[in-house]
Amino acid sequence: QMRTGPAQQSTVCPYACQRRTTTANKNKRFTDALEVLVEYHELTEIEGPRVAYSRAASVLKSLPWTIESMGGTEALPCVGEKTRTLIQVTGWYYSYIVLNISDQEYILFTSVFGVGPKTADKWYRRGLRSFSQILADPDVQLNRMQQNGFLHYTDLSRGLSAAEARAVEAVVGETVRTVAPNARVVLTGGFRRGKEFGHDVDFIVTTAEPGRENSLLPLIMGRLEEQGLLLFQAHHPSTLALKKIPCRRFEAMDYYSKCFLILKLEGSRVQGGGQAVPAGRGWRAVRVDLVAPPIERFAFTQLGWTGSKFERDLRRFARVERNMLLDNHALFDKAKNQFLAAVTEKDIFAHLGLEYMEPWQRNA
Ligand code: 8DG
Ligand code: MN
Ligand code: MN
Repeated sequence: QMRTGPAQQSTVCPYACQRRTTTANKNKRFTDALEVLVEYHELTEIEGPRVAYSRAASVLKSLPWTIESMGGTEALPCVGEKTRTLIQVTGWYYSYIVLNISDQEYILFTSVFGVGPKTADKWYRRGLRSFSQILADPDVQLNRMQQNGFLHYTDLSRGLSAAEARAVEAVVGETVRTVAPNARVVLTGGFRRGKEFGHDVDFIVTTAEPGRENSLLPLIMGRLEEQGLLLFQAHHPSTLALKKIPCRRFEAMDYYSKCFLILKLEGSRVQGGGQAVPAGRGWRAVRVDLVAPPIERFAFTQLGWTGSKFERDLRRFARVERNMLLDNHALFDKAKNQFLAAVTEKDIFAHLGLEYMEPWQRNA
């Protein structure tokens, strides 16, 4: 059986993309505490602690055993002194952080769809401390996204179950088949990784007809609107033609046509979904993201949008260990000065000299 021995620890690889991390997290009590710290540090300008806690959480998620004490964690990669202290006093440290009132309010503000750290900071500096104060303040201007974030806050903050995600997949699938029978829609993001809960449902839509991917999302949104299912949409048309790839500035961003939606999910569509929907209303609001890359970039998009810290470490691994640049568009070999083509995700792992990992092993 698995034991916490030094020999075993030395086999924990330093990059998340070298580790198999399923949703069966055996160290949730520690990783939850670490993720509160990550979330808190996302609100500050300083990147070091966020990255450090985030990598430590990833390592703990990949362990096939439960950590019982600080002893025996010395040999784990990315687990530093602060994380080891947190492991030792997890309850105390965790409580200290979440009970720190100002941080709590900060985090609360950014939980609204459309509210990022900058807006949260602005509101906090103005002395605003609650949603009702924000909504009552005549000087606060909410953009369309934030208005909808507040309007649907209760539904959106609940997240979605896998059953609800499957219902959304059916609705989106039917919609795509109606307006673009030759297009293909596939699930990506956390639910592709096999998560049981998520904050949204992510899909990639593609077509084999070159250039047609750019007209897909407006068609899909139009059809959703006709069905009365579109509560909110923010569409970002493709800027791919204007850009140099791979993009080096914003690792997480890409230049494809995409839209961020709030859809109406009818309770009747959810299998066994009686309790999924507020009583008397028959539907709930859900967040849905769609991205429409050109077909020849599908593998890179799929790898990028499947997400988690696995994918961030994949980029870092490519850069640091292979002298290559990887993003949602392409893989570039700097030594050979050439792009490496890929039809499937497996091709990309092979170019990087990494063992292929299934999506459900990428929950870093
Ligand atoms: P969950 O919180 O939704 O359950 O988890 P997730 O599915 O892993 O997170 P996500 O926030 O939905 O993001 C999924 C992936 O999509 C993530 O790796 C980031 C990626 N993504 C891009 N580009 C963009 C973008 O421009 N906007 C958004 N929202 N996500 C993007 O690669
Ligand atoms: Mn998601
Ligand atoms: Mn998303």
